[in-house]
Amino acid sequence: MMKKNYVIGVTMYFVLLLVSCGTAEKEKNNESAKAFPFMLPDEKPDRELSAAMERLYDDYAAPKPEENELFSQFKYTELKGFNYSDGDGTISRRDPSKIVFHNNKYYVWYTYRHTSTPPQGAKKSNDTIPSSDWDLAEIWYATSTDGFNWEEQGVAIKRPKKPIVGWRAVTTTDILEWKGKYYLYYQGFMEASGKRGDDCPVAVSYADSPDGPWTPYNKIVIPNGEEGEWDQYSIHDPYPLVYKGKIYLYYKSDTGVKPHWVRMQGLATADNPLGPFTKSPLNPVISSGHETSLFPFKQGIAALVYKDGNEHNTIQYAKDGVNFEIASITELMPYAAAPFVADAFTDTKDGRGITWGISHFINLGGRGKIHSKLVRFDCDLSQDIDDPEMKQHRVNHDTDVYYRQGLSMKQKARIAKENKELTKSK
Ligand code: AAL
Repeated sequence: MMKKNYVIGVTMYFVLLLVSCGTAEKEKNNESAKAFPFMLPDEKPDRELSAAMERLYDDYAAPKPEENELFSQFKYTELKGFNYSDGDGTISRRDPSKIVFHNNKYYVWYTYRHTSTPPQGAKKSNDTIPSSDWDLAEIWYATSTDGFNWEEQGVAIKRPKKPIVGWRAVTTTDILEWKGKYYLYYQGFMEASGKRGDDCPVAVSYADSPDGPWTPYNKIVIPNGEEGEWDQYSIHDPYPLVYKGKIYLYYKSDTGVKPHWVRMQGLATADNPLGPFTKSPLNPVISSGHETSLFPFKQGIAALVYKDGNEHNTIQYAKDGVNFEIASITELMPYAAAPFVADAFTDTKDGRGITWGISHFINLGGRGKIHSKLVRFDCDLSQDIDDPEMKQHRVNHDTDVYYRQGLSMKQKARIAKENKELTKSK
């Protein structure tokens, strides 16, 4: 009797299970049979979805940009306090470092070129004539109490004597704070940029205070790759963060052939700021972008990836600091964005994100006056603010912005030829 009841019980249970599965499947099919709902569900609906809708719920922090913490627009403010010699091309400031807050002041370091002439190209360059906007440059710094009005303090890193790394130019620096000391990493040129390419390794100087004095290590700390490797010629835009108890230094390299350089970003880690640095076996870790811009976010690392590559104009995120996925797509991104990252060196397990920084505008002044200027950008890529103005879906450009992107003579000729052929063929 007992056994009979037990068999009936078990059979009933499985019949019910099948029915409920059937019902759930039926409901899902009914759900799928119905059109997608008018109001976009916050959570991924249990229905068959297209690849785009799967991606919307699987790849982004939220299905709507305005709720996506790693989506933002960018706003720009001209800086006060810098003299550019009336834009004649003899003074240029570019490639700023991350901002550091110390003694109630913000600090920024940058590439500073003050030459008798604007850049003249590699062929015409010599000991006083620069080949490029960053050739014959030094690293200078400025301070500010509000991030808008800046006071230039002067040189931080001078060009060392030949043949020490950086004798031709020291550029494109970034700051690390580690165990109470400060380190400035920078590109150390040993030939005029543009001879073969923009070739240089990375060097470093250290100090007990952001005001220096800075002691050059006078050795290469991030060497170029072996022959045939992706980073064999250039280690650019060194960008250190403290993550998982180590120094995570991201960098860019130019690969491929002119004029279609391929820019990608790599990672090198170390337990000591003076090295040795170990390059990630997975390099490159970001397939697009140009100058490096990254910050701790939640348990991972986020990256601003702008011009160059299929994934330009994206904000990316790697939970492990290595494997980056697209977190949002945006526009009018700051070039060479150097954010104020309050937790850049605290080895945080919960990165708070960023709201502002310094970037640059390049190729200003036109022919014979080429120079760059520093500019402030603001955004909302932070867990601690919620600024809906930064979460607008698009930037409304005036028509002249579009018309300035006009057709070239060659393009107009092609179109005229096509029209003529079309007319003939009718
Ligand atoms: C910048 C940076 C590096 C390059 C050059 C100056 O955009 O990537 O610094 O060397 O251009």
